[in-house]
Amino acid sequence: MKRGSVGLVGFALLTAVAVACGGNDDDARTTPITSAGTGPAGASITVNLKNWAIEPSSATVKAGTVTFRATHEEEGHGGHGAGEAGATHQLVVARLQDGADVGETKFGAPLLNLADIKVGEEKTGKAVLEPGRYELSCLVVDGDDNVNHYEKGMYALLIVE
Ligand SMILES: [Cu+2]
Repeated sequence: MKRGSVGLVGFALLTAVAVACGGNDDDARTTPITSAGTGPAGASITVNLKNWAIEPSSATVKAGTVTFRATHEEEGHGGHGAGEAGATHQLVVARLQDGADVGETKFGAPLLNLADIKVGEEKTGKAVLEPGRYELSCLVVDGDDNVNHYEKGMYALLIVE
């Protein structure tokens, strides 16, 4: 029985490591690391998150590995402080269900989720996208004011060709 218990300890350790790695909700970090400078360069797109819209730098993008750079630019009137509605945004990339349109919350599991982007900050992540229709969205709901960013209009269509 000694072998069995050693095996169990090993399994428990592996599980603990897996849980520790999985505890980070930043999906981008689970992307396998590839050596820079090799292979074909994937498409990249900048997506500005603002109150209350999502503005991709392009409405279409080539299929393959797509790099998303999510920005949250300061607004002309001085922006908004921490704790105010719209102080933090998120970029979720998900494939639209067949026949669905943006703004209907009819999208699949997130393929990329860049969360907690404050004014003046930006975050970058990659997703491998097949040709199709995708929805970019911010699903933040500000608790104090009960402001639902998606309902405010924070969604946009992205066509992958
Ligand atoms: Cu938002």
